[in-house]
Amino acid sequence: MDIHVSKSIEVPFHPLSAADYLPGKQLRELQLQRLKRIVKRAYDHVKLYRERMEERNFTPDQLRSLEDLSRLPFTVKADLRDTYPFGMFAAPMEDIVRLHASSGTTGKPIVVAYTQRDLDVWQEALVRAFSCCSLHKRDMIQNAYGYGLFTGGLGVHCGAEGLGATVVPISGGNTERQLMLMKDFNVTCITCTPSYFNFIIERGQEIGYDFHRMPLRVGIFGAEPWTNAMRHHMEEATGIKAYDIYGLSEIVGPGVGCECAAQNGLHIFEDHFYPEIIDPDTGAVLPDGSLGELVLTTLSKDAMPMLRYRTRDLTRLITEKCPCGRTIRRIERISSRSDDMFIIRGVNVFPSQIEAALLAVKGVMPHYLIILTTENSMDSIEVQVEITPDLFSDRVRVVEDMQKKLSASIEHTLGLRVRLKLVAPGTIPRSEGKAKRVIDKRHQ
Ligand code: DLL
Repeated sequence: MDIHVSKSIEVPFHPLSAADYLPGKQLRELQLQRLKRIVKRAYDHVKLYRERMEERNFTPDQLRSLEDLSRLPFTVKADLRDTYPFGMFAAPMEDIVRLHASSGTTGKPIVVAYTQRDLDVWQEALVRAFSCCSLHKRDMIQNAYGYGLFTGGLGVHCGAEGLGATVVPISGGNTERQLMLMKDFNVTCITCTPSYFNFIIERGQEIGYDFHRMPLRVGIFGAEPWTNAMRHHMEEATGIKAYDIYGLSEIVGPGVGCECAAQNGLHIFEDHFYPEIIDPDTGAVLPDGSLGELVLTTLSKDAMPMLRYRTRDLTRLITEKCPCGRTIRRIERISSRSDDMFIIRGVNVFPSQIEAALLAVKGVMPHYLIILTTENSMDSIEVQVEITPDLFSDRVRVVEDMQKKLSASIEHTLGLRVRLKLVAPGTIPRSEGKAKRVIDKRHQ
């Protein structure tokens, strides 16, 4: 029997989304009022903040406008590590109801804390994010972000419940089970990292699932950078609409910002998370529209206020009106982190540029790996990528042609020649969480 599944629906307005449409003046007043409270709380309860403010002869009562925020010092990841585990908490443990942690690149994790009120704010942000993605209480959300200390699983879970949707708390991994439940339960929304969804698509196609015939209509992907080229690949393969969601443990977890139907930038829920863009080298605040490092201040978080937290994520603030009507500002999708960048023969390279160049060529699969090595004391870069199984098993000429096309596409994007290796389908390790795209063997 031929089943026709309609993937578009009318979405009722969620009352919590009203905050997304506040007139500019009212929003600024609310932000200032919340900022004053949180800066005082940080000064009163966190030694590190008090000492830093004292060094600058700054007291919370000097904060009279949002512009005064730039007089406050930045907070960086190392501050959280240096005060491990609980040194940044501004609430007594008896008021803290949840801890999460994120593994840093070295040693100890960083620990983040929430009061019940903080969890309510987080849930509110996620309900607003899901509303941006056209979800409502009749949706069924399969949550394939990892549950545990990572904020993705429990964060999205509570957001889905707040919306009144039905949540399937499957966590990451066990891909065949994911596919079975997705089909049997008539799931309408999947949430996971974009790299994991690519794996789900691949496995599903191998064992004969037709995503176009399933009710799945929305995917909400984040926790790692991904490109528009990747979005097109996923939307085409499944018929869903793929939305970008942003967040980080230090601020709250997922739900700091999210795309709306316009899919052109992520709305920041800026009545709770105040954004600035700075020059990563000088720390100067840049005018709207400039590319720089995103700095975030939590306006409502009681357990662990973050003042001017340097995210290392590179983006710009978009102030133009969004066609969706929301008045809160947007950020451009995060292209990269400043610490993801590597320099090869004097050229600055971001993995996302390589992803875009590869996926611009038809027949390429979204599975790639960048390997950095040193040869004769020169840095060298190899890109390994998979192509579709039928192309791979085709004549040598076809494969050589493909190789040439891909090399040219990367050279055109980066202005740099790289060694390109087409590898057999299934060779590159698949990820069930955040993908590891770069292997740096230069200093081994
Ligand atoms: O990844 C929180 C999260 C979970 C966000 C689920 C979205 C969905 P962390 O593990 O602390 O928290 O990692 C935060 O991941 O600073 C960015 O570099 C990166 N990141 C998160 N979302 C995006 C995104 C979670 N949509 C770090 N695009 C951030 C690009 C992202 N990078």
